[in-house]
Amino acid sequence: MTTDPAPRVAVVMGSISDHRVMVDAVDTLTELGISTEVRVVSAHRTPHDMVTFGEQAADRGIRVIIAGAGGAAHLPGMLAATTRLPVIGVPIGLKHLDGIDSLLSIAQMPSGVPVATVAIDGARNAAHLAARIIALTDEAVADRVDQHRQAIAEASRESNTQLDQPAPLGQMVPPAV
Ligand code: C2R
Repeated sequence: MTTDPAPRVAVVMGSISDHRVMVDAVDTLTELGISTEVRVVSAHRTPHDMVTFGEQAADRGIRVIIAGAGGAAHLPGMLAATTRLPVIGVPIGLKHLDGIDSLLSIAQMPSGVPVATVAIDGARNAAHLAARIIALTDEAVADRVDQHRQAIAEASRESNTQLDQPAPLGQMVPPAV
């Protein structure tokens, strides 16, 4: 469901290989009715494109940037240096070091240049955080965020039925969020 005419959240990633993780952010924003643009842009490989992207984003109507990057993950921080928009960083877990390297690269920003960092591969929560920021000034999005909060609360309560009639160990199903 997409109801916005122009994208208000940009989901960017350092490589197309990050798409397997970042697609969760795109799907979640779509479910919440927030139109999204999706781009590959890299501080390392396309630095000039990245600066242009960051500098123009606010004037194009973007309100939040979600940036996913793995390894030496400079993209979220470098974007935060080029724009006043809130930037949410998603550390991507790669084969070596399991994403700890990107988590620390994204979280350890110098004072005055903030990046809100979610968990390794936490693209879905990045989208929920972006939605909450958009919801500050958009009642329709606020309603959808509240509906989602209710849905996960109900799913959590509902999972108690599994304890009332326990399935064999290891076959209990966590609530879908
Ligand atoms: P390839 O799979 O294309 O070799 O990329 C990407 O986010 C990806 O996870 C491997 C990893 O390199 C990361 N990358 C960055 C940046 N650009 C690409 N961390 C950046 O600018 O920070």
